[in-house]
Amino acid sequence: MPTFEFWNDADSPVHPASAPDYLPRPQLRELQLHRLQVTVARAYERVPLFQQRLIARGVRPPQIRTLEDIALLPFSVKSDLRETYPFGLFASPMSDIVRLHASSGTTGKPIVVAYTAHDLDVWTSVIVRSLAAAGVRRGDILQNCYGYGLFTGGLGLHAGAEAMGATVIPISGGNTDRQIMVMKDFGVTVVCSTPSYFLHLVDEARQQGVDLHALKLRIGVFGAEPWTEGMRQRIQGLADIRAQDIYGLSEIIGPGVACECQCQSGPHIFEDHFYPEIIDPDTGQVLPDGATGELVLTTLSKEAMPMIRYRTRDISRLVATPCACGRTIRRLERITARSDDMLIIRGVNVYPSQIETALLSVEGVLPHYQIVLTREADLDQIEVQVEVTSANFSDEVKSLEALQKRIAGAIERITNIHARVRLVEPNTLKRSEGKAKRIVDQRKMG
Ligand code: DLL
Repeated sequence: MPTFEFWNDADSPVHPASAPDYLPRPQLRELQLHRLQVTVARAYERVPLFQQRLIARGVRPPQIRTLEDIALLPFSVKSDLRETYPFGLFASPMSDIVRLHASSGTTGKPIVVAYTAHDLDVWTSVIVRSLAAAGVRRGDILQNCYGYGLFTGGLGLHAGAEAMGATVIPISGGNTDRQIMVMKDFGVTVVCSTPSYFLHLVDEARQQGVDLHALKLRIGVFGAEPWTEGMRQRIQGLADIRAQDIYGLSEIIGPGVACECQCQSGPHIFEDHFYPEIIDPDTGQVLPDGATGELVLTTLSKEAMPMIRYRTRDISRLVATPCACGRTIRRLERITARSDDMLIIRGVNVYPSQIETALLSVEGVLPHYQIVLTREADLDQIEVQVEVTSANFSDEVKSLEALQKRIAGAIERITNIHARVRLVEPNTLKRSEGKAKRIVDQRKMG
């Protein structure tokens, strides 16, 4: 993977690695079809599970003649990775596999993902394209707080950030005091982290008397967990930065499946490597651009572990209208929900992101919250615990009650459910160093 040392010097608005972002659509589709055919043939020849499924459907790789023929292929799901644990979906011999990552998930065995040297090159290139779109430049000093190790976030971003010519600080997550010291003393201009961990850093900086507005920080590259537009606005105001959304998942490559450009209007998918579809999660039917449903992704160049029509469980829609940045690759609507995050409270479907949007619309509310589910007398109860400013918290009972009411009202307007609201002091809810845990479900605990 070359480094792009002349890019800033040439003063070009487009990074050389970003050229595929601007391909004319017919040319892009031709490339996608060719890569899809190669990927399907490879998976058929080398991955027994995929071959069995195709045979069971009476489909053979040569039947993929157009991109639309992808609908002939079966979906794959997370349990396919668990059931073939650890190496059952690999399409390359171990001698060609140079890296493994694993994602722990909430239950049982982790899922294991593999990369050949070529896969790592592709990963590097999509991270360069992600960071270039987000506005990162050679000469930026980039603090990478995503976890290094089996998680794909840290190492995944690392190589691309170096290749684009940024100075990378591989600090990983945790040790928040040191994070603030480094941010200040090293003149950090770009932070990469989960949005929730960045908010923790903001609080910590304030406690240490560090004024983030006075630092050189200018961009945050945030992802790995759902976050709302309201959260973006809060973060941008608190730290005087541009907060950019980066999306990805271990099964497909890690971070770098999609990333926002300067227009901040949803992450652009690197469609030359990842073919997106939106389906109706109940029927599996493919939906047109613009319709909301479950995102399904097919890798178009992965060697070690091709994924065909992988059901991400992430809810989004494909935006095909032109973006002001000129990229021709489509955008995703920002992912604020996963279908398996959906709560059913007394029969009403609620997503945590709706609660986040409601909370952040109320003045005096801090962006730290947790949703606790309990069952009382066979009825589901939902309690939203949320931090409020010290000034609000020390107010008299009457105004606290009024604030509580405003919050409950905002939640009810957006979700149609009546939630119990518990106001807590700043810094009382548990902070996470990686992905935030928004829901505590006590219903199954007896
Ligand atoms: O979280 C990869 C990643 C690392 C992405 C760093 C961005 C930055 P997993 O641990 O496999 O991989 O989790 C993937 O996280 O299916 C989404 O539900 C969620 N997710 C990732 N990025 C975003 C985002 C990494 N920008 C799962 N917005 C995905 C919303 C996101 N959800």
